[in-house]
Amino acid sequence: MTASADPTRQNRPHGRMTGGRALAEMLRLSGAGPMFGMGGFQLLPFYDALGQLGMQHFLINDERCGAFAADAYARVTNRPGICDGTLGPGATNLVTGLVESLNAGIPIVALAGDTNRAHSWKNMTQECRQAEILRPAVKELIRVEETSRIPELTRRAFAVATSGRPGPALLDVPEDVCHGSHDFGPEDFAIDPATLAAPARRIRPDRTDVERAARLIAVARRPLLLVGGGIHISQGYAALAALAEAQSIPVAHTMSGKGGIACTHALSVGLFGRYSRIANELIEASDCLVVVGCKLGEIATKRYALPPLAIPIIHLEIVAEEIGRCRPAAVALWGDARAGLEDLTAALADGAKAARASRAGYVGEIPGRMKAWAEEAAPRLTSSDRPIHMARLCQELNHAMPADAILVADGGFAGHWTGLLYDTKAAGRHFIPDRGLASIGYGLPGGIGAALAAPGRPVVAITGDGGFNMVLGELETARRARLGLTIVVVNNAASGYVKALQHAMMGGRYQSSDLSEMDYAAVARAMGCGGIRVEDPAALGAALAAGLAAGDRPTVVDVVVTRDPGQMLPAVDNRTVEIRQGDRVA
Ligand SMILES: Cc1ncc(C[n+]2csc(CCOP(=O)(O)OP(=O)(O)O)c2C)c(N)n1
Ligand SMILES: [Mg+2]
Repeated sequence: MTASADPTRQNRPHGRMTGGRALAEMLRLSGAGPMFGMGGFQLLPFYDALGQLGMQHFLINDERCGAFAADAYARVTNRPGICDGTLGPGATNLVTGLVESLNAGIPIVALAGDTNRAHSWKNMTQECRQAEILRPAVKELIRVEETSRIPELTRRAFAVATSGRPGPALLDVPEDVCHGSHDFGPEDFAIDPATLAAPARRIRPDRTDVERAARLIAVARRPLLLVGGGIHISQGYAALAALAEAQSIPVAHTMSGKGGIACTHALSVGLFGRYSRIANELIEASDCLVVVGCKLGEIATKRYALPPLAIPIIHLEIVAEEIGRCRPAAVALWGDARAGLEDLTAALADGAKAARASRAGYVGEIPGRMKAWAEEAAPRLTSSDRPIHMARLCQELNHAMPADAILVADGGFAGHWTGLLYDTKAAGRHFIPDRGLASIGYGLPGGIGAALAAPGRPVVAITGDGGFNMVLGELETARRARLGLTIVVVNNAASGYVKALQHAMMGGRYQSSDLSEMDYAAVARAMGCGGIRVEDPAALGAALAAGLAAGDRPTVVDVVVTRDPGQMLPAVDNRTVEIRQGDRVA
């Protein structure tokens, strides 16, 4: 815990102050990291207090990007990301980013300025029904009606954000509450240290259920762990490796779960679901699936085609009602992922040696299967095609990124290709895709949040050109923040995923899926950043190295990749997929 997060009484302020100052003091006492937002009249006292307290706040050029940056910051640190928007458009612009955090279970404390209650609903400028718009976008919308209650309700926002499945809590603060003042005592500024990072509190699954699950695993010949993003929220890395290694259970992951164990770990079998190396075939052949912190949604299940219904599922999940939503569970383990994994390891400890011996042949299959996959993929991974092959780009990232690096991946092909082919070299949040809502446009602002959360560590954001176009203004933010962030633009001059689907399903009739040919490196240079255009795959390594070495200014590496919509999907042979009207091939 940082000194500023230490909730000692000496640190606590007291006396008459504005609501905005009280809010800033609470964030200071909570050890809140850099914040992202755009001001307006309503929250001005808060902004003023931030300056006086010397807190880090970054003006962002679009509040949605502030929410994305806060989300990535929270993923790296597990501490609530902080973002703000002013009345009306500022608040509504937060929605997409907040839903990402809501769906992915990421702790966020968001602030929205609202109207002065003396004038509400008299057509105030920027006024709208923002509380109604924001409510379903957050875990809890907390309306602050009294200046005196700001500390109490900020404390609640942290508790909501970090408890159970984490998520965004939004403080909706009327102008008069923020500008108004109150005589506070030091006792008002109490902090609950447990709620300053997720998970605030850990709940263990029921012991009888753990024993039932252990009995199922004990008799399984081919158990498989399917790991989702919950493993990161729970920080369950050591517990996952311990169970997998003690019991010889391979580990497959969703895009969000990548890094539960290192991709380079001998028991890692890679991505499962829509795209897979060898994991899907291992799922098909499994006799017991242990699903951890994973919702088993559309992509993880290949649109609910996986896993086969006959295979029993043990589902360990922090949200009780998530269990059984998409696939009935043979055993429901309601609790924290780390705690549940620890309990399973303990319950299985006596038979561990025998289990390893009996599964030696099973885990012995993994290197051979991976080798066969790698040989089949090698022509793509080492392709010298021009335009550049996406698999080659992923392979170059594998070579360029050290073990402590972070790759932030945007919603288009950037996320899917790297989800399949990028290898984390250590357990942890080293791969950050925005799979909560899968919006395009997360890459650059997510990279900003991750870079601020991990100073000194290499951060690369990979994004499509469409996604980059959406948030280009944030290059100015990254430059102003002096971030040595590398932004890889997958330049296919297209809304590529859409174009690839039109190729596969609409007989090549392309509608509204082409983008202009652009030189994003030149754009970046014009904005005072570094810019390197790469058309030759042999130049990728040096370009990435230059970006990673840049230190205190962002570098855009504009990578010209295939324009052939028949070659865009990461599936091995997507053109052979039989497509019925209404289906999605990928
Ligand atoms: C905000 C938003 N709008 C639309 C989509 C649907 N969508 C998914 S991938 C994609 C293509 C994005 O193009 P680009 O960012 O260039 O990535 P590419 O697929 O070309 O790599 C679109 C439009 C989305 N995910 N998010
Ligand atoms: Mg594109």
